Amino acid sequence: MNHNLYLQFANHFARQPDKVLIDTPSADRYRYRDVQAISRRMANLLRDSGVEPGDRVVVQVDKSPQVIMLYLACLQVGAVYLPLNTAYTEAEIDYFLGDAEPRLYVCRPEDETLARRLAASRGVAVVETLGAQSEGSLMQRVADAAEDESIAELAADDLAAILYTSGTTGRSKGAMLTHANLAANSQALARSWRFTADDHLLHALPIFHTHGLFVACNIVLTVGASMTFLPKLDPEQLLDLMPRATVLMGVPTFYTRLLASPRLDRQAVANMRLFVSGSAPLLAETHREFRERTGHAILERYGMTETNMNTSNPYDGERRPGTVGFALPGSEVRITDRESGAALPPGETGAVEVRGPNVFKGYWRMPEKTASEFREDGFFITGDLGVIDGDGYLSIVGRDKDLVISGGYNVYPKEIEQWIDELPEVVESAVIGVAHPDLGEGVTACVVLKPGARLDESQVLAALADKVARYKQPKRVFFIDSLPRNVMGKVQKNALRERYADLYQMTETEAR
Ligand code: MCA
Ligand code: AMP
Repeated sequence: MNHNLYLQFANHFARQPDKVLIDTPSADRYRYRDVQAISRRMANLLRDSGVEPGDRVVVQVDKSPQVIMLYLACLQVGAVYLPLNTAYTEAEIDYFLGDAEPRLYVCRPEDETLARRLAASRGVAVVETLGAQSEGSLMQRVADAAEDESIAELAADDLAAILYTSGTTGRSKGAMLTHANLAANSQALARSWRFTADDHLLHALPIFHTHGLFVACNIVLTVGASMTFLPKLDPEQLLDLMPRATVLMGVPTFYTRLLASPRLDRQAVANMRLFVSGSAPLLAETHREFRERTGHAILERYGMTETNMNTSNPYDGERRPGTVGFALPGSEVRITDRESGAALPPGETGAVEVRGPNVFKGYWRMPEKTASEFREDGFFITGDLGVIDGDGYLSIVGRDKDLVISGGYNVYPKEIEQWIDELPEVVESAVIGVAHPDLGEGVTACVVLKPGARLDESQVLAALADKVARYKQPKRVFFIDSLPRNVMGKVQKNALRERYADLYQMTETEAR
């Protein structure tokens, strides 16, 4: 049997060729037949470029329907799709190219010079460009290519994608996701959330992460539905489009920004059947406010790059604010004692562990790291802390891993601290997440200087500018005499978080 994920979508191309799959705010719309034809030509071009099953294809481009066609082409060929955030800096891209060793790197036209230089130094054979309006070499070559209908014969655990997630050690790890992982999860989600071909999704998320790519697009493709692709979050635009849509998926910031619009009311959402939130904790207060204004209970779910989605509040039944619901069909969730690994009863807080067909194969070329994050019985240790209540609802109450989530993007403090600590004036630093009204958490740096050394906030920020993506850079930098430590010498980030707890609720002047 061929386990290629593409086959899960293939029916719809044949059955409903004239239906629009991807709509956009401009006049561009792509029917199922268009998407199939272009992705088949792209598949031909990939093969022509020497891309073979198992080869990595790195894609770092602005959001457009063509990116989804390229993703589908990679599936058809059996190549491993590897999307990268467009915000990454040269240093970050260089690491990913070196680690992933792709055959092909597709970049934005304006990044071509840099891309070619990095590709040459990392031995990447082919570079193509793709712009948000289809400009660039990729679509030029596609125009001349014939359609290649063949679909690579693959095993269930062949890789469909690698998505990098930063790590607590500061070194990014490539999460290897198989065709079976992605197929199982999109089926479970489509069923749990009652998706049908009649659904129309408003898609305003980036497509280089699990949420926007796999949760959103794979579900639409699995059921043969349609979606409107928006370049970024614009709450007023979402409200304009809601009368023609049925579902919205977003990170919590989507919902707080929608609530800020006076236009959000029951009338505005009359055609919508579902609002999904994930990637970061949704405040119970946001959940309640949204319900009061619209009559809709936001459906919160919980996932990770490594596992796709693990749990979801129920479609029918109570969607409980502050919880992430129950394990998805086919998946298991348990709470364990962090040290002993023993399972804990309902009501007790511990490590969240998950198992199921959705859970990834491991970290790319890091077998030891992979082994250390799995229990012997196959449960994956998520690094989140949670509690399951008497009714079975899971709540994520904290993180065992040192991670900040800003507007749904993950920032691993270690990575930022390492760069700050390299500055000659600095003894050490601690990067923390502080409650932020818009982004959930705001990245904040606390820096200890050498005696007599002088450095100001803007200099620290300037030093980070070309090292880490903009969203990872601290919103504020503070200088303190020493980092608080416990008796074991471990930095007490909780104490720092408490000290700056009101930072982003204060005015700029108060914070100084
Ligand atoms: C943009 N900026 C940010 C963020 N986004 N800073 C901190 N955190 C952010 N998340 C900065 C930009 O660099 C820029 O800085 C300024 O804010 C304005 O940029 P703009 O692009 O206009 O921002 P925005 O449109 O307001 O975007 C905010 C956003 C966006 C809507 C929250 O970040 C977003 O769409 N986030 C979703 C991320 C996501 O998809 N996560 C899923 C990961 P300056 O002006 O100073 O240059 S997958 C996952 O986590 C798991 C699997 C799961 O469960 O889903
Ligand atoms: P990522 O590494 O980008 O896949 O981020 C995964 C992490 O996001 C999880 O381990 C959680 O810490 C967090 N996360 C995702 N969804 C939720 C949610 N609904 N509530 C709380 N945290 C979440």
